[in-house]
Amino acid sequence: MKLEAITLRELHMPLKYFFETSFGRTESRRVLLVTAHCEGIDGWGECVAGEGPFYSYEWIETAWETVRDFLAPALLAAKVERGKDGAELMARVRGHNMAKAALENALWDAEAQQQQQPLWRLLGGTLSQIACGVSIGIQNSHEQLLEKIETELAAGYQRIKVKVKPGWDLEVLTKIRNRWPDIVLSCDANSAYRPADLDRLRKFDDFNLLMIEQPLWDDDIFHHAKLQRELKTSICLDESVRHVRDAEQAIELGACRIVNIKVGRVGGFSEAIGVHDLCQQHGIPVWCGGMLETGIGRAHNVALSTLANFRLPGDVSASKRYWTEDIVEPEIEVSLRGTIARKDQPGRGYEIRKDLIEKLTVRTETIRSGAAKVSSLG
Ligand code: OSB
Ligand code: MG
Repeated sequence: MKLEAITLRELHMPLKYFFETSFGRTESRRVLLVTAHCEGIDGWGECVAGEGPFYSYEWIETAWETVRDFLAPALLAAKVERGKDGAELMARVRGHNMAKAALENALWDAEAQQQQQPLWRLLGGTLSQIACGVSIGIQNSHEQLLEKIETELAAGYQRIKVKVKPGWDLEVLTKIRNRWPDIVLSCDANSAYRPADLDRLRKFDDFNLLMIEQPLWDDDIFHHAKLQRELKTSICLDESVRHVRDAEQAIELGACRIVNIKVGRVGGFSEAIGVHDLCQQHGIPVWCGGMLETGIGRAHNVALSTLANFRLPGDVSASKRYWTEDIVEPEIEVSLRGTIARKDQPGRGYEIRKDLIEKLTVRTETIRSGAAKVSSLG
């Protein structure tokens, strides 16, 4: 298997419901897909960069240009053959992990097809099904949030995570716990608090939360370690774990007891496996985060979540929660027990709906070896 060309593609896909976090509201996604063309096999990857630089500094425009001008040419010049070789070839580019992950994962996706192996097995997975939770954004009213939780519990999800920020936190959690004293509940602040909010954060201990995710700055480990010493509730880090060394630092400093792994945030499957393994060695459970993915990124998240230390329910949920029509067939479906069964056929196990992708595409560009760039807009 040799990489011959890479296609970038932008799709516009409205979300069924808006998704709001402490850093803003998303109504519609600009989705960046990459295709790795490898001697008749197409591997697909999804770049999880957002519409603006709010979750991290990356966004769809930086990802597109970084892939086009630096990452894709580096892979094409090397005639890369395996997913796991991608990271090293792209290491000259600093950061831009979501751009890198889209490419590396497309290579793994191609490799799994070529090897006639399920992607989960290629990644080293063992679990036959994965445990699913949902992440529920900030709503227009408390009532609306409670209704959403009710719907997701009825659908069988094993864990409810709600987004919090100052003013949408203690009262909301009180109402949830009054209604459902025993559900597995967690919250995600996306960096909405500061150490000066300690008194407020201490009150989170009253709600028997599975965790509080990323309460402080997106790039911080040190102050999370200080905060964890003050809280009964386990801290889970998301934004501030960008690679294995961050995880190492966080664990050694005691900055968290749980780690959220997002394959885009850490730069691809290889690094995600590295973070997984490190956490496993230290007895730190991990779970798979979500970034409002289409079926392609979602299928990859399912495959990754079969690794043994994904012991807590992730944010990987059914396609129909996000999209009227997903771009894979079948769509990602969740059982009434809140699980997704792994797919045992070769590759990612979900077919690409090329016609639908074509219909949703607003721009595409193909990069070939030898810098002969073919581009088109439309
Ligand atoms: O912090 O986990 C997060 C979505 C966009 C950006 C950041 C986050 C999220 C989610 C959504 O929580 C998870 C999902 O349902 O895909
Ligand atoms: Mg998060």
